[in-house]
Amino acid sequence: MTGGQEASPSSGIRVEAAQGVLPRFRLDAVIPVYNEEHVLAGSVERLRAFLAEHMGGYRWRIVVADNASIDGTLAVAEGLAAAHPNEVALVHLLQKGRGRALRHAWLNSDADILSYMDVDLSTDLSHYPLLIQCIVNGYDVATGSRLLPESKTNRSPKREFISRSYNLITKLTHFTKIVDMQCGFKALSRRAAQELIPLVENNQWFFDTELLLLAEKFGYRIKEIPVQWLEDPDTRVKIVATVMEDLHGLVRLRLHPPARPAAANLD
Ligand SMILES: Nc1nc2c(ncn2[C@@H]2O[C@H](COP(=O)(O)OP(=O)(O)O)[C@@H](O)[C@H]2O)c(=O)[nH]1
Ligand SMILES: [Mg+2]
Repeated sequence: MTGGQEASPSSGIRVEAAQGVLPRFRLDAVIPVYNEEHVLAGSVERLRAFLAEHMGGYRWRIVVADNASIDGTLAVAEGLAAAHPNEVALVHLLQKGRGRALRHAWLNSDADILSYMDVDLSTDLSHYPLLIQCIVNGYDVATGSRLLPESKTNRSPKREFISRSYNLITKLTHFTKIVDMQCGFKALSRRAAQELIPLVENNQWFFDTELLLLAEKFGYRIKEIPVQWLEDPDTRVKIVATVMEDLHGLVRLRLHPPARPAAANLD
């Protein structure tokens, strides 16, 4: 949004409009991190510069969400938050899990729009304004996609194969229209977060898939946007364990889907 534009009421976004002041949405950009002491400061600085240049129409904030890092990540994050108290905040949890970090950061935020990106900034930041604009325009959830025809994805054949296979299995088992579940680049409205996240059971890597599948199943408006993706080979993913977790999650959701959120009103 650039000032003055009202969101579709259906987005559920609250707009603060003081007299004579254009409304500005509050926006949280969460960076989940686990043992990322070497890249965290550089990525936060890049993101700060980007948000300052391109997202001036929002009251934005970067939230570093660390769980259980055993290197100097927490100290780096504390230093960043101290250096930029109005722009960088820190969430620290004692138990591991990317989903847990996102759940906590998003549910404890008072922002109108919640988003996240991986610390390696593998998804080109140039897509961020559109990701957020989708929510302003009335989508409940927006997600980056590395598997749309217009996407530009640069990653190893192994990760490409695993990703395509996983998304195919997801399609075959859940009849989803979403083509890429796992891109670490997502945004959602505060209302969608408050309604959907309590229904998401997984706290690790399957969290993203579960959130998207539930959003789709319950009729939330979802926008998948093609992105440019450059793989960072430094990964926290343990492939076999994560594949097993994902397959288990797909079966669980198929056999025991949660009930539609009582609060959902998606007319
Ligand atoms: N908070 C938190 N973040 C995590 C955890 N595991 C991974 N991450 C973060 O999740 C993001 C994606 O991880 P990455 O290893 O790049 O995944 P890949 O790109 O799929 O190989 C990075 O920002 C990681 O630091 C975790 O247990 N807790
Ligand atoms: Mg990565």
